[in-house]
Amino acid sequence: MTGPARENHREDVAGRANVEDTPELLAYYRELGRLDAGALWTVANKIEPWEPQSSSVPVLWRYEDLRNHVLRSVDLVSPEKAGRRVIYLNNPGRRGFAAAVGWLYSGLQVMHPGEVASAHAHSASALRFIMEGTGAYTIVDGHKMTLAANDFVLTPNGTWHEHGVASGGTPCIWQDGLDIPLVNALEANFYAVHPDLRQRVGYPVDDMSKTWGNPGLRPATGEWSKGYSPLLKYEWAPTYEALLRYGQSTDGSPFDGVLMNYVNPVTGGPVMQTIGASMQMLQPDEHTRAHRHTGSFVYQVAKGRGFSVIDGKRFDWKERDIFCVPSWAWHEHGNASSSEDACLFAFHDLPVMQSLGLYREEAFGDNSGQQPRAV
Ligand code: 1HN
Repeated sequence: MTGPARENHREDVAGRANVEDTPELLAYYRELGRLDAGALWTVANKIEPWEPQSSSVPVLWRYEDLRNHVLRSVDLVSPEKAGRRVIYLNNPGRRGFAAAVGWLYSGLQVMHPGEVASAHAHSASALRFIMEGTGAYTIVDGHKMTLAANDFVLTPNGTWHEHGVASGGTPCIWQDGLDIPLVNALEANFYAVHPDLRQRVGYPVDDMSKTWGNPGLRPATGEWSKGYSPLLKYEWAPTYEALLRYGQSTDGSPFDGVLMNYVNPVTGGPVMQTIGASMQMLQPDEHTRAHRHTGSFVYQVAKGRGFSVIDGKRFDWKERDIFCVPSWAWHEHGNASSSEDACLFAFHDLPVMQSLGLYREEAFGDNSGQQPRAV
């Protein structure tokens, strides 16, 4: 940043707190502390930053580094004992919150054929993005969904949900994304175990996809007024097909390439009230312009290989890697292949930012790109 905005970062600027410690003031602060109170001017500059100051750092979690550790957990704990057998991603700046970035959680869950993880419900909203394996399923409020690689499934706020892998399947690993750090920060989380531990499947398998997943068509008599999408599962094949089709009619956003949001088909809005999700395609050799915005993002590489420059640091990624972009961090993405497209799945807290009037966005200069530092 240059010019007047940078000047504003001086803490002795008029109107900002600038009180020097004296023995009398220090004694005064101690007296206030004993009363569980404090002088605002001692903390004002910290709690009123000029612009968002994320404590999260950009991180790339390479699947090849994590996969064996995730698989090892199968021999070490059962889903019955662990509740959920998950290895969570711990942002170095957010230790203590179990957050991958900002107020978002991410983890890798593994299940073997024949295993089940019992039904529970919580106020946190959750999603899963399937990484590998066959035979996985999730049941949400009695709706059973079969899952395959790169499928995206919702387990919204307050719904009973359980998972399993059919006995004829293979070991499955998926990414779980939740807003649990946010809901805990808001001190609003409730959690319940299903009284029978398992749900009854109450509908034909994949009924919500068959009812709500037909492009441009809505059931004539279908009613839906819940705060989340009735299309609980978004399959990879139609998602990729949509990106290819859209990519034939546009160059896409200069910042994001061909980007499509997963939406609630009833409202056109985000899939859940607190978490949004998207899939974007970078054309061969595409390198996007840098921008930044409020909101935290967790990306998973669904296809291809490339790199992202996040606050000046370059991260080279490939299929199934996960990386995060903290709120207000500059970021740009590049496809490393000159023949294949690359696809990035992302989930984020933009619905929270937007509904609270906190969304801001800025393009990077005239933009020749950030200058990456060596990692
Ligand atoms: C949860 O419910 C699941 O349902 C996975 O599979 C991870 C992490 C924190 C809190 C709840 C699941 C979770 C979770």
